[in-house]
Amino acid sequence: MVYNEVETASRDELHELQTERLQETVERVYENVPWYRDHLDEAGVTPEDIDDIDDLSSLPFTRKEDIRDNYPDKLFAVPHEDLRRIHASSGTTGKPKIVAYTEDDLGVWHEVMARSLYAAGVREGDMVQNGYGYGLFTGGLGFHDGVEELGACVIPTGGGNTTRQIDMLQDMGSDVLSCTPSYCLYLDERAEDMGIDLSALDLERVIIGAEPFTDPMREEIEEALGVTAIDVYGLSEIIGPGVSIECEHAQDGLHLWEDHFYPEVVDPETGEVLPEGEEGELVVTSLTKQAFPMIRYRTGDMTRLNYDTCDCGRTMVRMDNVTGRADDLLIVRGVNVYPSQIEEVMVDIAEVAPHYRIDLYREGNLDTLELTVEHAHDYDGTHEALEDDIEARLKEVLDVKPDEVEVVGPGVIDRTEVGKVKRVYDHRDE
Ligand code: DLL
Repeated sequence: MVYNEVETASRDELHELQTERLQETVERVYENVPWYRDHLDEAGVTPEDIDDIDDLSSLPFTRKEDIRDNYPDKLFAVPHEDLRRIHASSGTTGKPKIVAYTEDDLGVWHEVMARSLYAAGVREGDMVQNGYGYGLFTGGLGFHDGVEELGACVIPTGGGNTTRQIDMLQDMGSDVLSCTPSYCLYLDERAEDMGIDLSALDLERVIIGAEPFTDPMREEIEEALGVTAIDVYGLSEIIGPGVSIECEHAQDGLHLWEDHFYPEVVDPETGEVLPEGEEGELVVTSLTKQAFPMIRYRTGDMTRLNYDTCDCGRTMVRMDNVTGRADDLLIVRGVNVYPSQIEEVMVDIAEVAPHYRIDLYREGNLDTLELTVEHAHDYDGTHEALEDDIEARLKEVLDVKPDEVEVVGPGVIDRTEVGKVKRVYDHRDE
């Protein structure tokens, strides 16, 4: 059971469709975007050189800096009169990346979001409470439109307003909640303070994404809220949410909607395309976008691809849960540390709550790493004993010892009510 038959198309049919659409996309950018024309000319390729989707690897990459350098609209491939929507993704520094949609682009977005929700098990008649932020962020409106397109009912609570959010979950008997994983945990905490057990409500599933999370964090959410947690992935530069999602049936990788978005996985250092199954940086080419086409966009997100047909019957490629980005890697005293390694340990210790932050400092020429973590509500031992335990556990997985582990009481670490959680604070260049 799928929303759109294309989800079970044969690989040959897909190949043909992708080839045709890539040719159109390359022609579109070559004709309409001077930057792309120069970029392709420099690489010595023209639209006529594309005979097959496999020729994609001869095209140059597009990077985040290229979007920034062309701020705000120099990569748009249509005149302003043809635009119907603008969104933006805020980076940590500088100007946001502005992205644009024509009417057809919005139609594609609505459809891939409806497909995604269907794959996640959402059906007509369901109440979907949408806790992603509305506004320039793509999460709110992306989910909103998809729910309506599918024919379910959307409750547009948006981010924040947590008390009302909990009231709505309870009073409307929402079946589905869409929000970031960190916000799920925050909701649970606040509900507990209000004397409400979220796992006793009607809520059946949460659709979490927009920020990385580890498997243990997902289990924590599933247990606390008494739900199935489905991973949804996307990025503004490509369309927003709805690039890929897990199917409820197998929950074994995220189906990426290849009729609209073509994925490659490359070595983040060399840019070389890696064989199926190897982990590397996800690169995506949009195959149907009109207003803001992207050729070989370096997402920065680390994953791997699996082309086997899924148990759910969908033939579309599956990508692994993104637990980190190529630039997440923290080099501490010359040693590689991924925040996800620390998260896995934190979530695995029962006495610890899943709220932590990592601070990096530089003292002289030496990097220091400090970890602050909250203890669980019901922990009644000493902070010192727990700190020793955490240090010992971290030693098993990290090649560098944290300089300080500090256990604090519940609620001490700032929560993120709207937007994406920030767990790593690098003060080394301050
Ligand atoms: O976060 C779109 C979105 C909204 C996805 C709601 C899912 C749900 P941006 O703000 O442009 O767009 O941020 C995109 O967020 O490159 C990843 O690094 C990260 N990201 C998105 N989804 C996931 C996920 C939206 N499921 C950036 N797991 C991406 C891990 C994710 N990281």
